[in-house]
Amino acid sequence: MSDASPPAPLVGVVMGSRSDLPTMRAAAEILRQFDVLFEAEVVSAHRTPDRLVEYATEARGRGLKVIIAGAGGAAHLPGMLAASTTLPVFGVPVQSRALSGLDSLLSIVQMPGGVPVGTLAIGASGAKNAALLAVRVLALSDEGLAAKLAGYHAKQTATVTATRVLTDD
Ligand code: RP5
Repeated sequence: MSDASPPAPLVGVVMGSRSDLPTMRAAAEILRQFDVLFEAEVVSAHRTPDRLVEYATEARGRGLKVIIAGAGGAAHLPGMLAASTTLPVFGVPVQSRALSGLDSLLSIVQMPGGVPVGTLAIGASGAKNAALLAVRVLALSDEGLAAKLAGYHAKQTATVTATRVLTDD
C-alpha cells in the first residue's frame, strides 16, 4: 500500500449555496478540460461565516493557487475571501431571481481599494471565464498548460472562422 498522499487541488471553486451549482458547473467543466485539479465546495458568507474565514486563511497552506467564488444577491463571498487571503480571487455574479444578477454584480465588483476581486460577467459565461483566467494564472509557471491554452484558442478561432452565417445556395 502506498503512503503517497493524493495531489492537492490548485483551484478552489466555492459558491454561496448549492443553488449556485448550475452556474458554477461551467467553471468545473473548463478546469476538467485542462486537467487542472480543483475542489468545489459550498461556503456561505452569511450562513457559514466561520467556515469562510477558515477556508480563506488555510487556502494557501493547502496548496491552492487561485480561488473562484460564485455568489448571488448580497454576494459578499468573493470579497470576504479576498479580505482573508492573498491568493487571487475571481468573483462570479450568479444570476439572482429578484434582480437578474445586477445585485450580485454590484456586490462583487465594488470592492474598496486594497482588497482586489477580479469580477467576471453575470452567470455561466463569467464562471467559464473565471476558470480560464485561473488556467492562465497557472500557465504562467506551467509550459504544458500554456501549450494547452494556445491549442484551446486556436480551436476556438478555427470554429468561428469555419462557420458560414449565410450561404447563397
Ligand atoms: C447567496 O444567496 C447564494 O450565493 C445564492 O446565490 C443566493 C440564494 O441562496 P439560496 O437561498 O438559494 O440558498 O448567498
